[in-house]
Amino acid sequence: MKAAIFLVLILVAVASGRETGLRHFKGYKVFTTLATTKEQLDALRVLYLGSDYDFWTSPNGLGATDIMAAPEQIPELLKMFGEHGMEYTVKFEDVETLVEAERVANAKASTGRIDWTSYQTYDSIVEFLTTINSNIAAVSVIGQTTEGRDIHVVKFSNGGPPKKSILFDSNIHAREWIAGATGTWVINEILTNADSYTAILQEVDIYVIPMINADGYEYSRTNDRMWRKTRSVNAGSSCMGCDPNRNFDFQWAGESTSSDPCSDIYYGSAPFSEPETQAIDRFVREAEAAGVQFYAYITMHSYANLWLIPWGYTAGAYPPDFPALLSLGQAAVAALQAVSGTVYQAGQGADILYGAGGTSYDWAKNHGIKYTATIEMRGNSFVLPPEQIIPNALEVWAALQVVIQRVIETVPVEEDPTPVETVTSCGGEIEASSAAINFQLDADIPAGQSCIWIVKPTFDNTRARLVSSGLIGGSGIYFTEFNAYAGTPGQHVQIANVGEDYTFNGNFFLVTLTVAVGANTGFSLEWYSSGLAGGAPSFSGFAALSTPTGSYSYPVGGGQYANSENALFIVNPEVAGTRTLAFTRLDVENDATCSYDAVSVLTWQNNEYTQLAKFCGTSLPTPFNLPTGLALVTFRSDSSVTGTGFTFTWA
Ligand code: 0X9
Ligand code: ZN
Repeated sequence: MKAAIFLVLILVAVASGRETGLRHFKGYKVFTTLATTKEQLDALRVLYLGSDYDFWTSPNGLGATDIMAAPEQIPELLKMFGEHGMEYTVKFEDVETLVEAERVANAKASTGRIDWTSYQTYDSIVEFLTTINSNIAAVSVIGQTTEGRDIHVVKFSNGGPPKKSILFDSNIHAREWIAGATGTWVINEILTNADSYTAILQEVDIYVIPMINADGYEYSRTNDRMWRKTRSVNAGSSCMGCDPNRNFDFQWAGESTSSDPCSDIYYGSAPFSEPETQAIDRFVREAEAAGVQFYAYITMHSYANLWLIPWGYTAGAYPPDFPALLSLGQAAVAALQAVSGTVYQAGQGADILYGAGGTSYDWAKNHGIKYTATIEMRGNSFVLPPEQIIPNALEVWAALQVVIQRVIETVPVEEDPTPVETVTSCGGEIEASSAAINFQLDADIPAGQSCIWIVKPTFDNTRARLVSSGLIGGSGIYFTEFNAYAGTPGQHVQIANVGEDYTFNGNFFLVTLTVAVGANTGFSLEWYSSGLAGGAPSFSGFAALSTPTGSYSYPVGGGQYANSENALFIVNPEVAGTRTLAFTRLDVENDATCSYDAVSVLTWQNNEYTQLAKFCGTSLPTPFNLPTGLALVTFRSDSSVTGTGFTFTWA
């Protein structure tokens, strides 16, 4: 009887949030505001980079931002909105009500064991993991948190040598409870319906780390529902923890990060300063040292219904195989949506959300894992009612199975024995697994001539080799990596030595020939790609303009250009000579840094591409001198607001 009363008292205390040390959110509100000008966005960013407010989502150029404010902060925040003319809505009138409702629902649904109808304690999760008894699953500990909690990984395999491997993780962020619940649900799903997954496990090994930030998770349960970070001690500060998703070593301390230990986006005292991030890094390296090859890494977060793909560190930056990642993301969210109609958006993390340095999915991509993504799971806050754990898990699992399937289909391919295509013209677009460029093998090439071949290899690794060459003096052939989405060239390398191998990672190159003096004869260049399919983008607009003078207008039939364009126009007159490139019409979405839509002009000088200008808006740039007569005009547009394009002339 006494015990029963005591239990009731505890339940009441827990349900009303009166547990010792529990942070209250009485009168806390969440505001949603939309920055529509750069000035407003800058003002939000100042607040965001300070540590006073809890930003539930980060400010970005396009979308809404959710900010939580304590009662005493509200007048100040509203004043700031007012001063900057920012409109806002109240998303949650009282966060305590939200948190309290979750607490009650969770206590009510709790059956005393893990069954995905309520959120679990760390101990309950460990109990579930450590009692797994299955011939397809092995549980091990990959490290300990700051406070000494074990971090577990479950490996699913049907035995034998390592197969193509996939890694899922969750709860890097403490308050994103749905992430960990989904991680353990996935583990349970494979265990209980093992028969349905035998075919998959013939092809791949699956690793799941369901609870990375266990200290933060427990703290968010027992003390502060809105805790995001780890629980490490910061020297010289009373604020604890660092944002583990800013603590990875790729683009560490970059955008949306803070050096302030009190900030929710504190990047830590050094890359991998946290035992939790170290554990993931070490786990991946040790597995690789033992022969494991990871093909996919998907990290689970909440909220916002997003499938984010690299790069996430800054807008407009894309890995060379971005098209392959985007097509997987789109297929994954389509499968997710088919389950119960939940709508997700897939895209580059910084383009559709905000740039963030030191994140785990960028780190994994940079490390060489082909398919990486961050899932921001369903909901409009970190508080997702426990009855949504299973519906969310079902749809996320549908998406994850698309990833698994894509990895199964992704088979490394060897080089072709001989080039499958041969091109003999001065320039052209070559989309193939391999090719030979045999240009003017035994014939003269006039001085001053240049040619550009657009090379789109099918697979990620390309080996180029000069088979023969009659080029003399300052003439040469150059491989330039080209980022079709950003419209910018990257590394460039001269292919100078006959018989030598030049290797590249990427799916898009400009191969440029410079003829410095007359009485050259041509060359034979072969390239072969191998490895995994990348998928070079096809242009939304393309033209190779070779007349001595001319005019070109885009879009070609008039009207507005489309969203998400990536166009390339090559101005390369057959007859060499200096020329002028002039824009006579310009109507492109305007912003101060032209980071949404932009036209760029590049010239070929000193055997490399140099960007002369990047512009947007409606003011015409001053005309450009083309020293060799050769120029590239690139155009990209983002996912909203279009214009009527541009016209340029060359003469
Ligand atoms: O900011 C984060 O770490 C992630 N969002 S969350 O609300 N779960 O904290 C997003 C990281 C994904 N990458 C980029 N936004 N670039
Ligand atoms: Zn997160």
